[in-house]
Amino acid sequence: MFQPLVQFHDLAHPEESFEAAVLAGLSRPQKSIPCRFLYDEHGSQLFDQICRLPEYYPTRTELGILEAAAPAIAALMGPGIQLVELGSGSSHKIRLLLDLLKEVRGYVPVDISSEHLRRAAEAVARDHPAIPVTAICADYTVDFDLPPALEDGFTKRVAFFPGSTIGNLEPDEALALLRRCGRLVGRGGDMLVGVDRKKAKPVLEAAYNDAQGVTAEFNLNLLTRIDRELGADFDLARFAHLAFYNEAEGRIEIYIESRIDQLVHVAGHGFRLSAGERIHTEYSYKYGIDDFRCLSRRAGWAPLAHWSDAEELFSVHYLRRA
Ligand code: AVI
Repeated sequence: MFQPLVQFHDLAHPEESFEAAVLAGLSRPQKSIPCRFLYDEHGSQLFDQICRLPEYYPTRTELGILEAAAPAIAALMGPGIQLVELGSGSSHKIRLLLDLLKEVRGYVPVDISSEHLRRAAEAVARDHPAIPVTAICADYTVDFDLPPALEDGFTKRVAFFPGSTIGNLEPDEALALLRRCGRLVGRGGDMLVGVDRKKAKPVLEAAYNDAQGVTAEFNLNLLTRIDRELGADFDLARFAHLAFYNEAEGRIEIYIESRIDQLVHVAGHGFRLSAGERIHTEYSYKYGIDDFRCLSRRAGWAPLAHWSDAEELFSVHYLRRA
């Protein structure tokens, strides 16, 4: 009988609608659209391109850290674990760990971009036929339960949250997510999380304003998505990508800026934008090592170890449920 390579569970709520979020976001005094909507199929592909850009140091730096620390990480994790990866995207980084860990009893990638998730999960399953792979299409920024079939058969559950995606949450949301991860892994569970560090403004700003314009395309693709899915009339030529580091807040701020005074229509509703008005699309918070250890303690974790690179660009933290 045909056995699918990957068990697939769709726990996403499309009715938690894109349309409602966009209409509400454009009606606020500070126009704003949640960054999770940047990741449609094309947005996910563009994000993969961003990860390969010379200016975008987080991906390659985190991979280097994981490579160097992999034996220590494997020792902390121990044998027989189930790995739950939040925001798994293309599942590149997990491969490093899967190659090294002994007897992984399950890999559970969780992502909101369903086709991207399915392809990435199948590729992992093909390369690691001994590891059961269960892909979960869900928004991990809100509460979700893993299917009951995934509750048994492992020594420990470990949440893996690489890429500094935690930085895309406001600090109180990051705290809530860390707490939720604690509940997800349960007693004795662990978490491995990648966190971008505070650093010089020019390095940070170059990473979000690359010379090839891929980050700009990624950001503006949100308007293309709104045009296509919600019957809107955004004209991309009338908007610009804007990203800068707000040192006081310790975050990169990303906006779509209107080049002119204009009226746009979304799902039959009109919205006025004046020249220079901004639609907020993303924050990317940066954390000092101690800031992040402190945040994780507040969320009920014991920080056991952390690793960084020689240039102190990025950090990887190993947490155990306190
Ligand atoms: C996914 N996340 C960690 C990226 C970041 O660096 O905050 C998203 C991103 N946006 C523009 N470039 C990268």
